[in-house]
Amino acid sequence: MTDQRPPAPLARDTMAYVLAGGRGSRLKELTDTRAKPAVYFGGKTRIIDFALSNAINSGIRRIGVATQYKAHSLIRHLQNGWNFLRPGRNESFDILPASQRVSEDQWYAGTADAVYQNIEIIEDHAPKYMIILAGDHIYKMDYEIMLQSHVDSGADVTVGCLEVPRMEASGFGVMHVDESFKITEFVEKPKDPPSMPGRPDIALASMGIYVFETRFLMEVLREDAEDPNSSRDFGKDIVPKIVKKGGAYAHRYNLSVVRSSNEPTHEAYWRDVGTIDAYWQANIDLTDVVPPLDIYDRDWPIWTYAEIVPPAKFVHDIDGRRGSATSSLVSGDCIISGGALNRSLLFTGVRQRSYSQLDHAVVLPGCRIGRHARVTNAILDRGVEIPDGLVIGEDPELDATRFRRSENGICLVTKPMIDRL
Ligand code: ADQ
Ligand code: ADP
Repeated sequence: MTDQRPPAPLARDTMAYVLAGGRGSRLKELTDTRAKPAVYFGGKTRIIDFALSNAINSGIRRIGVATQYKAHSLIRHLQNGWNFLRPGRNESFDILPASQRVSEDQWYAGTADAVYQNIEIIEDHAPKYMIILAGDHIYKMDYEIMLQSHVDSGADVTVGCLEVPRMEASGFGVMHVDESFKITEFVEKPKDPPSMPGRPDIALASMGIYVFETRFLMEVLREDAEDPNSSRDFGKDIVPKIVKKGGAYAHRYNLSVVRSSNEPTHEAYWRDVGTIDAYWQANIDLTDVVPPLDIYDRDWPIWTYAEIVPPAKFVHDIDGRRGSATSSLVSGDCIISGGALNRSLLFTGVRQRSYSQLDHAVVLPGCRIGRHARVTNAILDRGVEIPDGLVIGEDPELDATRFRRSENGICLVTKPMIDRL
């Protein structure tokens, strides 16, 4: 790995702790067999690769990942792709599954418990700072800048935040800040989110990422563990308690967003991709001429585990006329033989046969598209085989009986759904 930037002093004294245990139930059948952080995104990567790459690109070399729900596929991905950090050089990579350390049957209660149960492992690595991250967001951020702001303000906790439309804020922790960005109020997932002063349509939302000095965090977690009323959650318990004592500061995402020269600069890109519609849209956005998220940025690469595979191949059909891709991303080991695709994103190892059409389709690894099949506005889960002639995305009523059809009319298609046809 080449890192041309000057050494990052705070990042090198920091452990990134990635919370990757949540199911992400709004992704429906996409998270039936895997946790949300393990869901494929962007052609080659999985969602968790974004937080992990941010950590590595920021200069952090100590990483822990807490897993819980359906962690098998996630753990295999981490072992395959993220095992290059070596203990002994102040580097470490720990996968920390729930229910295995403190007692056989104890799962992590909330996000704070997912840290508390591994206190000894963290203390063993002795980082001066901890940055707690969520493993399920798509964004590029230089955590060194957030660490610096934590040190500069003298905060007990620094909470990453961004502005969101007030109407969409009820799924977040929402805060009020003073001129110095000290948090004066914090409510977790309010039904009627408070707006920013003077800006009635905007709320300041927590990104669910936090910086602490390790010693302070350990104290707070031990204290919280004694509190019978606590649900052991950062957003519900830990952060509000610190806010009450006046020690919490907000750090605006805009200040540490990493942009390439290729990206339009008007918008800081951060996505939760927590619903079928948001997930589909964020993937399809990558087929834009200049997408809001640049995954080709050599200065801020998104690292992942990728199999070594042959190149994508395009073959025309027997008439020698069809077989084309426009505005699409096609990964390695795909063979498009006489099919056509437009505004679509193909992950590794997809086979698309003659006379078939893909339009606005997100096609996960290993899918097969049969002859004369047509797929529009859809997500095909890994390994789905679309039979010859099947049409998806053109008949809303029929689709709703066969597949998972989202609010915006996107069809999610999984293997069991195809088997039931
Ligand atoms: P939520 O997004 O609802 O709110 P939560 O379900 O607590 O957050 O999950 C946060 C992260 O922790 C996710 O990455 C999830 O995968 C993981 N996670 C959840 N439970 C876990 C467990 N028991 N063990 C390990 N990992 C677990 C939080 C904050 C809000 C903030 C939003 C931003 O509480 O204040 O606004 O994140 O998305
Ligand atoms: P997904 O990629 O869908 O998130 P997995 O990473 O678990 O889920 O891989 C999907 C499938 O690939 C598994 O159901 C399994 O059959 C197969 N597979 C791939 N690699 C391995 C492996 N090393 N050991 C066992 N099964 C594997």
